[in-house]
Amino acid sequence: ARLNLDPGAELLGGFALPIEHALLDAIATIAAAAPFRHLETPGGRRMSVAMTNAGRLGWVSDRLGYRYDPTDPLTGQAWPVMPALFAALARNAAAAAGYDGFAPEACLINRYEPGARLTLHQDRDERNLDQPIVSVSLGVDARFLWGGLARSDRTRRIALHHGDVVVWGGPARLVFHGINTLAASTHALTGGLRYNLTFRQAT
Ligand code: MD5
Ligand code: FE
Repeated sequence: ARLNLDPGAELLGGFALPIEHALLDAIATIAAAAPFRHLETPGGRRMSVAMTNAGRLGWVSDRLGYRYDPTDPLTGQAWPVMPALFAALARNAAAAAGYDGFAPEACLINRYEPGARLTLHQDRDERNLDQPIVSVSLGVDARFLWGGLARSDRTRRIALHHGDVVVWGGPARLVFHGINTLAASTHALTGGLRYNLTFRQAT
């Protein structure tokens, strides 16, 4: 089901379910080459969400700031190639929401354990803000926090379930958002974990 959350934000409920196993297998393959790690924020805090990347560019954070980097700082190697399955899912989801020709360069993979959260932030490290961001939720349900264009704007809570895909573009692209502390819970395919894939055209 396609649901318009707000101008520019389309929730494609269960869009990734037909390929759930293939997506989780691909995440395991990527993590074997580029392990999940807890990045440090520029302010020196350890992020509770563990991250890795696939694609030509990966999102990284350290004491110097946030950026997209072609090299994994942990291994010194290029990030694993973005699986064709990932690129096709992102492209098809973007098209279903009205964005033709989406060709992501970066897939950030976030892994949430119970207690992990993502505090309210904007995604503005990408040069091309005309392109949407496609996000795919897998595993344990999350409560997404969705605010406005100012940090102080009121936030709404939206449930994101296993297999849901959201396309964030246009006026939603720079909205403040976050993920509430993940509850202790179990999903048949991921145990206590939640994964989120975010596909971006960074340059
Ligand atoms: C997550 N990840 O569930 C979320 C899903 C991140 C991040 O926020 O930066 O890794 S992506 C949600 C998103 C992206 C771009 C815009 C908006 C939401 N939005 O307009 O609300 O791990
Ligand atoms: Fe974000």
